[in-house]
Amino acid sequence: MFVRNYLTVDRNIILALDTDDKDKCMSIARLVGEQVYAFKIGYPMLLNHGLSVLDSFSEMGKIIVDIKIADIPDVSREIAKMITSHGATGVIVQGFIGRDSIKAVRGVVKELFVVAEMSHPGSLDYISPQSEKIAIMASELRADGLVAPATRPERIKVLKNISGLSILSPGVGTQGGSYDEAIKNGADYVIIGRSIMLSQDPLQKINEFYSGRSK
Ligand code: BMP
Repeated sequence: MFVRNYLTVDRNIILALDTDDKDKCMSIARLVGEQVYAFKIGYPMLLNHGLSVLDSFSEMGKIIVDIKIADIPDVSREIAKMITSHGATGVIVQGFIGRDSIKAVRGVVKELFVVAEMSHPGSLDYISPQSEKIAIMASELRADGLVAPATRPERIKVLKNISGLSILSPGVGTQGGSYDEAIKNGADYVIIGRSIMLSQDPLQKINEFYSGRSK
């Protein structure tokens, strides 16, 4: 059972299990479970193995499901309900879907995380110009956190200040962002996938991030 204290948490990496190789993920999850805050599970695993895969992983730690829900309220709510009934604690929704859809999901999940701004360059086209409005909306709807990019760490600070919400920040390592910079700018949790998952020694890689040996 993890202590949900956003200010004092030290195991603040959320490990993105972005592959459909369940056995590989299970063995890495077993190895590093004590060292990460949560596991993030998305489309590759869910499409290949179905929702029941969440039951298996939820025995090993806290699960955040990331299928970036982006639909009308009734459909978004039903999707979120299905995910939650399989042991997911957290659910990620796209912020751009707006207030009514996010509210619908809020009502059926334990923890709601809203994407305010994304880490890839394409975010600058449409999402980033709206990210501050999304952050305020998420705060008004009592989300548990925002997703904000480690590839633009200064945006973490802005979005955190505007919303007062915890920040989950992806984009470290393979996408060019820095763990240290994300934390310095206010990230509470850092979402990392490939840098750890493709490493020869995932546990060591995680410890390198925590100790400052991997930036
Ligand atoms: P990686 O560390 O391998 O780049 O993986 C990043 C993870 O964070 C992926 O699961 C991706 O879906 C997610 N993510 C992201 O990269 N940028 C965002 O803006 C939002 C995300 O959820």
